[in-house]
Amino acid sequence: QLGAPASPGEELEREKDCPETSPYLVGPVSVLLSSPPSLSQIAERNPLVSLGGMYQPPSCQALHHTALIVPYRNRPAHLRTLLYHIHPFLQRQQLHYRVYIVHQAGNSTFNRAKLLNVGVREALRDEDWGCLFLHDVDLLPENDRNHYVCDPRNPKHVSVAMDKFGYRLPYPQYFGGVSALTPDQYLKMNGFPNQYWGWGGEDDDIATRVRLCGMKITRPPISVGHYKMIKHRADRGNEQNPHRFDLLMRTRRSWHSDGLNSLTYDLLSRELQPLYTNLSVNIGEEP
Ligand code: UD2
Ligand code: MN
Repeated sequence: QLGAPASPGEELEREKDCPETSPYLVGPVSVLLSSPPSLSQIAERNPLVSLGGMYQPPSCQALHHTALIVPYRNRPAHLRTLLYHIHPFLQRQQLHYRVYIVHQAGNSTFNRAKLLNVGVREALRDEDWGCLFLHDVDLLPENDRNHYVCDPRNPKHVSVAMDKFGYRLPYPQYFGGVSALTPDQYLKMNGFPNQYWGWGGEDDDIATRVRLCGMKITRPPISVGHYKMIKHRADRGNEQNPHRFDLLMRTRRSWHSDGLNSLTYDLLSRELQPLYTNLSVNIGEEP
């Protein structure tokens, strides 16, 4: 056996681990962009990203495995802007990652939290991701020391300082924008609620779930948690949810039965695009 060529598996084992802190980090980055390039231009700039929006560092074994999951409908320019920034950002962090776009098919009222549940379930079919990053399409991280990995102890709220809130947390329990949970943390809280149709409330429900299952919200320092939100108007089909306050009064009673364990949907397609995996899903409509 001595001298026999190593199998690909053994070859991988021999590679050394990536360092705990990537040497490629630059800190604050400018994310201003007047008009995003085309998808094919973005793909050209990211030659190491493989079909489905996957990446592994070429010369070391990644220490972290992150699925980036984006709830989505009809925001093509925002999507291109996010992809343009996020691929190089995640590569500088030397992560093994994959980008999932969870596209709500049809014209029923938008349901962000349910789409995130779908994204998590589908992403976990592919790999044992160590970390689920749940990410609005219009948020651009402005500092690559904002490490896209999970806190093994507690769910992490990541977008702590957005330009639209004057780079401050708008209120202590705020959980909107970008968050990061391990699959265990996600399961422990029965995922996210499926019942919030339209804008608002779902993020507060999620924050409440974290507390109800005995976990705490952790956050990165304000200085690294800077984000720009691409300016936009309210979308058609995502009007303010008039039931959100009533729903929020019931979280304590409903979280056990509404979430990952009650999730139903029709996966219409799973397409491997050059820069992302597109999951088109029929999530039904508000009863
Ligand atoms: C805030 C939160 C967001 C969520 C929302 C209330 C921030 C930065 N974000 O966002 O996390 O809690 O309030 O529901 O404060 N989307 C589409 N197409 C649509 C509608 C929504 O793709 O037609 C997706 C997209 O990823 C978007 C996200 O849903 O970023 C949140 O919707 P929004 O950006 O309209 O809401 P916003 O900015 O008030
Ligand atoms: Mn937004």
